[in-house]
Amino acid sequence: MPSPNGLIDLRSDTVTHPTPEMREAMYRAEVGDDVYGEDPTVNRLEEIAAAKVGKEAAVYVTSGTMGNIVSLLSQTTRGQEIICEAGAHIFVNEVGNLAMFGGCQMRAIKGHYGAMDPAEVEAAIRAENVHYPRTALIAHENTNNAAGGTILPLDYLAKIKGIAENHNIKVHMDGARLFNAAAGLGVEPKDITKYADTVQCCLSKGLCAPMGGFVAGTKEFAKEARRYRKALGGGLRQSGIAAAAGIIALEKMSLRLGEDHARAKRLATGLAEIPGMDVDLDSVQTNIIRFSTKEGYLTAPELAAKCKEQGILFGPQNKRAIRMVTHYYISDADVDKTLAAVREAMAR
Ligand code: TLP
Repeated sequence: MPSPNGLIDLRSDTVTHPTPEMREAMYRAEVGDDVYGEDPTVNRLEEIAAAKVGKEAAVYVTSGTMGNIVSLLSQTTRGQEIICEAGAHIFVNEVGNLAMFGGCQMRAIKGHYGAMDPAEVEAAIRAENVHYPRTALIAHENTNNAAGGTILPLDYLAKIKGIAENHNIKVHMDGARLFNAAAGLGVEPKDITKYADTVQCCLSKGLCAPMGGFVAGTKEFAKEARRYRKALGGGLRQSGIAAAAGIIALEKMSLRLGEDHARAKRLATGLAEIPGMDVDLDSVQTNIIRFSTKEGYLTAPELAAKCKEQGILFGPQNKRAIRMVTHYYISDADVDKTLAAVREAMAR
């Protein structure tokens, strides 16, 4: 699909604009007051979403960050601890909101391609002791953004769920890119989320909706999540306007993510052939590529500045590390242009 602003924007899949079909559906959307539960389009989106992830109920939320925080607040009380992977978005990129609003702390465990060692997870679950916080839940991120969009294997998820059940604690999945994980494995989203009690899923990343996502779990969880969503100012009114795009995201855009994955693989393979690049091709499993430039070559900000001159955008993460993300508006020709621009800049 041609880029809506003429740029090759690889900074994130969050930059995707709604498709013409989404805009049409938004224009025509039937709406009501969703705080009263009366928006038919939101209600439909929630039903479709719950079915996709195999849960009793879903709640439409404004963003991935809101989805995670309402899920965590609904399942914790002050003074508790949650276990997550050290690069997790909830730990690194969500403003410390669980400490801010929920009075909980996080116990971060370094993962391998986003997966924590199950033995370490089990050892991190707190015993009952007057000195310790209580462990409330284990949080996954699937796909794992910081590890390079990696997919958590199903047998790993099953193992962690078993451990959690043995200790009577819950499992939450930050599935901002759950549909990428499902496409990558060639399974249904519910085949993944059956190993989590609750899930948050973004509609405005690779799925192209202009905003929003959903959380899902039991009916009781959904009731709690709705309360916290309201408390945080996320009780919207005629939000069917946005949910109409979300329905297309779920039903249609989720089916094409394999194309983004194939382009990411081709881009990463091409980058790996350029002198001065350090690319771990094993980490490129979906639509995210994380790589570095080697010492003696352009730094990440230098390379980004050179490419920007040609209308190619991507995110330097620090002096050497770079992230590129493919999505609906990145074509095969864009992959070729990016490789040519990077090759030329690195040769100078
Ligand atoms: N990720 C964004 C940035 O915040 C880093 C991106 O460009 O990738 N979970 C995961 C795994 C995410 O990657 C993100 C956004 C979120 C949650 C939060 O979603 P939003 O931005 O909708 O609040």
